[in-house]
Amino acid sequence: MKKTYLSEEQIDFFNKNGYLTVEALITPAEVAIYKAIYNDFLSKKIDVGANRSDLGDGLGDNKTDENITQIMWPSDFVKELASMPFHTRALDIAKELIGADVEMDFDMLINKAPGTNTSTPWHQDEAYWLNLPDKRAASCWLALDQATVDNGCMWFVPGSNLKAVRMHRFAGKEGGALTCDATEDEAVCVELKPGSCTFHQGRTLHYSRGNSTSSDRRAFILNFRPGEMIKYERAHNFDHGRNNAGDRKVKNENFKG
Ligand SMILES: O=C(O)CCC(=O)C(=O)O
Repeated sequence: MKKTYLSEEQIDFFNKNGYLTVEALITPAEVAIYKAIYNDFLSKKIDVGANRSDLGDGLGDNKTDENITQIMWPSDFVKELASMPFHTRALDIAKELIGADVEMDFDMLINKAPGTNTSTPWHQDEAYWLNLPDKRAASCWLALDQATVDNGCMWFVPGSNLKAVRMHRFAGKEGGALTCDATEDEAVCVELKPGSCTFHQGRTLHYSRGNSTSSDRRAFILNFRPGEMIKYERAHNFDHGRNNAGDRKVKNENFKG
């Protein structure tokens, strides 16, 4: 019989608040395997070319090459990832949260290196995406290191998933991260143990502080949505930075009216 991960209360919480914490999605032994693969990406042993960019370009103090390292589509380079426990378990949970018709749309790595001190600006993921007819989406943010306020754990604005998309603009350089007006006063922070994760919706307002500690903050992120919407995106040449990670666009015009 198929394993069920979530209670009705958890699904209700996700629908009402726009995010959900799931503890111990992967085991400590599995975390060690993922960290080893992740480090091969960070060190460039696995070369991802244009799939790597600085999400914090123009936002940090530029003491390091990258303020926030973003690597799109890691499973294009390490094919086994797609059938490993994170991808398979997170897909099962995403189906429980938003529907049996969902598939993985894209995966990505976001690392905040020690002392980079660069916040991921407040945003709603929908502001980066096409205005899809079916807006169901769930992103799973897996902590490979302990995620704390000081190294950049996620902050979410509860209930923002049920309101409009705020007006977004580039936070720093054109083609870099987007942002909108929001503050920590509206939000809750979610610290996580390694191997635990959060799920959030496409409209859920979120952000993370910079990493002011002396170790990495490695996050592995998967995004899920209905298979039909993935087909729609690809038909409109939209593939979430596959081979062109540093080409972000503001999609505000889609949300007017
Ligand atoms: O890891 C971060 O700091 C930001 C992640 C994020 O914005 C996302 O997963 O949608």
